[in-house]
Amino acid sequence: MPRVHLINPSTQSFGVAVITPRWLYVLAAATGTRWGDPRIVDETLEPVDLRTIDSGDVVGIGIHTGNARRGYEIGREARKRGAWVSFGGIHATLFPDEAAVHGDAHAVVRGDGDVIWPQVVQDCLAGVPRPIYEGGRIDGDQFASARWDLLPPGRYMWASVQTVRGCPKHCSFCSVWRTDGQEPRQRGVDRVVREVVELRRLGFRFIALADDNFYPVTFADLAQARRRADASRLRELEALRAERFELMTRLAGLPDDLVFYTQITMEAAEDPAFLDAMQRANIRGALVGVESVTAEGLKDVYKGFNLAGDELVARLRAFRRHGIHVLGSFIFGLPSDTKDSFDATVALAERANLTFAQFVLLTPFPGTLDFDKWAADENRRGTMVAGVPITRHWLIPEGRRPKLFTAHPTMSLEEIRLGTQRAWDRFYSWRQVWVRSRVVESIRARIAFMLISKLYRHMYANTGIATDSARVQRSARRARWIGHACRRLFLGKPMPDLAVPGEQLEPTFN
Ligand code: B12
Ligand code: SF4
Repeated sequence: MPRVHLINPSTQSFGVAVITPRWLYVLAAATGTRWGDPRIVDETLEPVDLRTIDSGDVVGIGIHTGNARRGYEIGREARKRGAWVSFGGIHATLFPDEAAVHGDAHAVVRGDGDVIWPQVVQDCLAGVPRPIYEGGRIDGDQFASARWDLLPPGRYMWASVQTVRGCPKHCSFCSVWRTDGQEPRQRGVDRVVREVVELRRLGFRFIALADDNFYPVTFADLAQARRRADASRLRELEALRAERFELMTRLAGLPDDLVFYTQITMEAAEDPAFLDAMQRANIRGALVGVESVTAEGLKDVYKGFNLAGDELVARLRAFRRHGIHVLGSFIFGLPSDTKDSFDATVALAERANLTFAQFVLLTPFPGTLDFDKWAADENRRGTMVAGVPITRHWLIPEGRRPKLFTAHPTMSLEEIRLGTQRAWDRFYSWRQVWVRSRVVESIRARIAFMLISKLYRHMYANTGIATDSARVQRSARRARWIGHACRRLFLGKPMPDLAVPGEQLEPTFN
């Protein structure tokens, strides 16, 4: 019988991974069991063995921009072996034609795969796949729950559960609001809780909430609806907000060794009741997109709702006061950045008590406003790198791909790259990491904290910014080593009998 394969492409394999790629397990649930359990391959763990793909099998490949090139390579190989090849994910949604040309796709799914995927599999197996399937933006209640029973044991530190898709903001460097939409699509509380319980039964204590923005309704949104006397909009927003509180109340009733982490705008700091509810729900960490520490920088990225300077420090500290550790995300290479921005940013990150930080280079990701503007200019200029138009930078072989794409008014690209590397070095120096490790109490926990900080740095920084391939390889090796050493720290004792509060024990997928 033909099989369904789901493949998450990566050029680097670490043997263990930090977070489960959720789409693999969601699509596995959507596949159903008619064709047997799908075979799942996450190349961040180990490379796919193409010999497992037979003629007539269906291969689903999920791509974002960063792994699209590797995904296309797998697509071509799978097709050579006689398989039906389909692509999905944010990058395929934005460039369906590219997946057909470079990845030899028979079919491409745009948007959400949860509902449309079984149709694609069926059409492939009947020999009549359509080139494009519109998965669209499905309602929160239609999001499939993941097939966690298919997870390989002991390989991931964090599982991932989604509670909301879409974000009402419109940051210029981000594609989420354009692909997932600006209307938050919240998933029913019962289904989220059931999935969390299933994961805790399996021994997962750490769960990343793979949300675009966990605080989708702000005080300003509510005030605006009131000002406009828009009663139905106000009711809608209040219902969304109430549902967030309901979710957090339900999470608070689960075993208290669970630790959640989410992504949120710093506006949440305006609302102590929300932060208190997060704390009670054991949401102990949040990625906050700070982006820039100056008002000019925030204007560069259409993020006027963020604050700068001392007010910014106060907002970020509010999270910590409520027991929520912040992973601050900063962008370097903005037009208003100067040579002083790197040190000033690290200093602010330290002053604001951030537990983790990431410093990313401004990258024109497709689907964003920044990309549209930049690509229009570059298309006019006709810039090519390694025979590839720079406006398709993800198709350039990795070693030759530029690290930065936009000329800066006052700094050279190399100055920005080195400044960014310096920021990572400074924030993650052994001394600073030791000082920050005070957030946990025992020596064992402090050592774990230090290893995890270093792991984060090696996985996400050195392998991304460095141009020197020896340094990249060294980082990958260290990440692999630390990853293996750390993974046990994240596992809890399985609790197979844990009940879903208010429900009988039952399987949760679909
Ligand atoms: C959680 C998350 C993370 C987590 C976890 C990543 C992981 N291992 O899963 C962390 C924090 C580690 C992370 C890191 C990064 N991320 Co991220 N992340 C997300 C986020 C918020 C949710 C992803 C998720 O799990 N969604 C839930 C699943 C179910 O949805 P999904 O993946 O979209 O899949 C659905 C459909 O796309 C489709 N689908 C997907 N694959 C396939 C395949 C087939 C065959 C089919 C039919 C359908 C299909 O069906 C699925 C179900 O509906 C997204 C935002 C978003 N809205 O996508 C950003 C996002 C994917 N990340 C992004 C980026 C840029 C990054 C980083 C590069 C950031 C950085 N500078 O370091 C790194 C890269 C890490 C890496 N190498 O993969 C961008 C990607 C932009 C782009 N064009 O590629 C996004 C879109 C956010 C943004 N601001 O624009 N990320
Ligand atoms: S960067 Fe964050 S706040 Fe801005 S649009 Fe994207 S998801 Fe929303």
